[in-house]
Amino acid sequence: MTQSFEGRCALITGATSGIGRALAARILAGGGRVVAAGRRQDRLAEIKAVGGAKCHAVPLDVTDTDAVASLPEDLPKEFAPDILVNNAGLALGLGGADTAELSDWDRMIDTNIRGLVHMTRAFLPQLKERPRADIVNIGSVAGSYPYPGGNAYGGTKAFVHQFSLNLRADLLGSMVRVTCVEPGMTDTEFSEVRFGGDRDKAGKVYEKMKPLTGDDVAHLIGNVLVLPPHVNVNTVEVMPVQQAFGPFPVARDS
Ligand code: NDP
Ligand code: 8X3
Repeated sequence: MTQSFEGRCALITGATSGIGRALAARILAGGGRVVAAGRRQDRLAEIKAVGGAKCHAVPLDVTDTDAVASLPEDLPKEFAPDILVNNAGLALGLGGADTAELSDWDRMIDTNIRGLVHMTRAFLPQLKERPRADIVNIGSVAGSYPYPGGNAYGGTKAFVHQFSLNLRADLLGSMVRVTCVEPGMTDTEFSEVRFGGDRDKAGKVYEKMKPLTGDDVAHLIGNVLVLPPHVNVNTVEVMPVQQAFGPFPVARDS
């Protein structure tokens, strides 16, 4: 499928790495404009250097509710987005629910839920005015399928799934499409972040198998975006072929 984004402008949170960065590159390559948002300013500068006049880079922490609320006003007019990609997110740790750091849970909830909700709320009024617009939320297979240590992370992504569907219900009658994209194992900085910067541990997650790449997921999002404006893809779930489901474990009496 040819991916042309001529005339469109995508605001991507978490554009400094992984899926978000790959999507920014795809949209720019397809002739679209990009507002690249993220906390790491050196990365934003790199993206701006490649994207040039078609790219506007914004230092943004999505948990900073004041900065999020004022962002629509702060953007240059030509970078008013008609595509909002709520991609910024993270998992922290794989500890059990009784031992995981509560502060890690708070950060995941603040970023993956509060950040996404506030971004959506900030941009919805102007998206609804557009003849066509898209909200793409990045969920996860972890929002549908539980695994040990997934606890709060999976919970946040289940929220993203349901919030996306509920947005569709509220937006009926507008031309705003909403899609929740739910990937499985994708080789980005995700595991490095989850394991507190331990690259060896992160590398082992993707050892001897072929995970999705950030661009695989970006490609899929691009395909969703270029569908005719009357077509809404509600949910996309995608995994590497070498990732699947296990049987239910059973704790047996000894
Ligand atoms: P990366 O760690 O490579 O990218 C995460 C991005 O989120 C970075 O650009 C980071 O930018 C940004 N980010 C994190 N916290 C904040 C914050 N508070 N404010 C603004 N930006 C923030 O991982 P992925 O590309 O894999 O992750 C993208 C999304 O995909 C996440 O929502 C993740 O949960 C989801 N996902 C990932 C999967 C995987 O296996 N990789 C599978 C399923 C879903 P910066 O640090 O510069 O702020
Ligand atoms: C993370 C997906 O499969 O690594 O969102 O748990 S997985």
